[in-house]
Amino acid sequence: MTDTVDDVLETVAAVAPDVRDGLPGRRLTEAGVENPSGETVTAADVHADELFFEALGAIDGVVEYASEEREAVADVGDGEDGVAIAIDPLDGSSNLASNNAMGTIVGVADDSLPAAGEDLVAAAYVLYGPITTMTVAQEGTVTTYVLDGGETRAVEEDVELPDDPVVYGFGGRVPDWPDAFHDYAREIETELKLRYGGAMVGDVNQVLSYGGVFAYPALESAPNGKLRLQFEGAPIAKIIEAAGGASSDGEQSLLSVEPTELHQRVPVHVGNEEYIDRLEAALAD
Ligand code: AFP
Repeated sequence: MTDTVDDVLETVAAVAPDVRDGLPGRRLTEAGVENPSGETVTAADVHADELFFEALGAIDGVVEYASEEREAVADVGDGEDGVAIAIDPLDGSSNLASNNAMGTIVGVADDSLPAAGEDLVAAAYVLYGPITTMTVAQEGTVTTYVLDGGETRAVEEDVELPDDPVVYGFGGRVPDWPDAFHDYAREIETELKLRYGGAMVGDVNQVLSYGGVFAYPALESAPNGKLRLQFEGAPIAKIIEAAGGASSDGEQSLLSVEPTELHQRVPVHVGNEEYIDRLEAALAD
């Protein structure tokens, strides 16, 4: 299976530059459809999903492909056992119009989808920032690569969250935060610097780089928050926990959340363990 996982990660690295190259021509183009979560889909979302589906679905040993943009899981296997791919092909695509960071998030599961985070054998995110980087959690360790000119170059190994947290980023609107989260946020903002860019990958990468906490919490208007367990919460939690951090849906690790449906939403909190512990204590009061 390791060979297949390596093939998947190498393929994600190979496709990412094509996703990035396709962005300028699709800057303001909507696809005219909504995704299964009811969100407007951009032409860039569709393009990224098509590129990844074609490349990842062709790998021997990949038997299922599911994405944030597709209603159902696609069976891409040949009847053999294998791994399942859950992908957000272009995370933060609403940042394209404003030319801000976006990403791709990938979970590789050794179980049929929807899978629990504990069944992820690898997870990765690509960050389309000033530099295209790819951060991978595999076999309990995190490695960051620079993707440049067709080359994948490891630039940091055994990545760990810094011990002295610096930044926080919380999604949703302040009036929509439940009181317990609101009070927690008011404490955190006296301790850390606000860094929120509207694409989970960019905001989580700030936390991984500087230490701190990212959350898209449960909202009064959306008790399960906004982010999807399969395509955002679980793979990101896999990476942050492998980097020595913690994750929570408010009560438990995101890796322990029971998958009930492919596009289920979940409150997401990830970062340094002390901040996740305080979050869970605040919500338990
Ligand atoms: P889009 O893909 O629609 O831009 O949403 C991005 C996202 O799913 C995630 O990447 C962000 O953390 C979050 O939504 C931002 O949501 P808000 O726009 O409500 O801040």
